[in-house]
Amino acid sequence: MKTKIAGIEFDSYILNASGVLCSAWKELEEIAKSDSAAIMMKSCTLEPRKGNEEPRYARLPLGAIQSMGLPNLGYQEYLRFASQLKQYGKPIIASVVGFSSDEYETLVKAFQKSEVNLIEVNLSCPNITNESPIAYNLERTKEILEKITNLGEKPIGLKLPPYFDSDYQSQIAELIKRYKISFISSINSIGETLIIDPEKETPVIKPKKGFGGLCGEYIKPIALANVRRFYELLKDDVFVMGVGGIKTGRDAFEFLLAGADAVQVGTTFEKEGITCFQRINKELNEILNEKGYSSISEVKGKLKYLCTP
Ligand code: RRO
Repeated sequence: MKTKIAGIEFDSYILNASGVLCSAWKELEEIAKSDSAAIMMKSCTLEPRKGNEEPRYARLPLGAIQSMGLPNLGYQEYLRFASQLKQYGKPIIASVVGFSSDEYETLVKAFQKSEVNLIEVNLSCPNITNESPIAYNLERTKEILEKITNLGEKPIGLKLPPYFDSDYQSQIAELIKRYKISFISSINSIGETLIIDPEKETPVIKPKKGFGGLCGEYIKPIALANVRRFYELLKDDVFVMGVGGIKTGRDAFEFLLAGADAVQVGTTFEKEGITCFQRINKELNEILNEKGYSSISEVKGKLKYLCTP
């Protein structure tokens, strides 16, 4: 089932989410050769970073908690990787994080001149010490959008944090509509969560006194709600990629009903490995076939209400 994000064709509905196993060349090459519809790269910064102290990732029964702290090789390396990945003939997506609006500008400018097809601007990392995700602050978000939206022709997207308030979602949507934003990826992990090991009487991860981003099945209802809300607010203007707890074809189908144009898989990729893309894709196709649907556009956003809207 083909889909499209901002004019870029994807051979299927399922791709990898930024963060998981997409930092090093070998990992990106594996994604390139897999059934992931695109090659999403790890969020990168101007300078290389080692990230936070270990243990910084813990698997949980229904997902994971992590505080990776943006370990990456620095943007120059991902510019090079993008030109080497070109040969695989799939969409390549850069993900960028700046520590100021000027840094965001430098990063977006550089990827505008690169071989990537889309640029995901991450405004939602929950694991930077003493910083809340930028997209929880309208003024800072606006300041960054001013600087990054007129630097070239490649479509720009925003990686958004989970929102728990419909007024705030409306304000973010208004801001997105005012600038040249082509897609959103919703949601990032839920920040400031805590998992405690009662045996050891400690948190399960070390950085930030154990507080980190919750991922996986735990967060799916919140991801679905954000996708649905932004689909309603932005549908004619902005493509939506759903992220958060997609483990099965059925999950992907739910995101499709909510309004997602594609879905990104992170935690399940970490747990299951590279074959997850093919499996989820096959499961989704089976559901669509059983229901007699023959395209993504036939189902996208077609959630049926139990009440009169
Ligand atoms: O590297 C991380 O700690 C990280 C990032 Br950049 C992000 O956007 N979301 C997340 O959960 N972890």
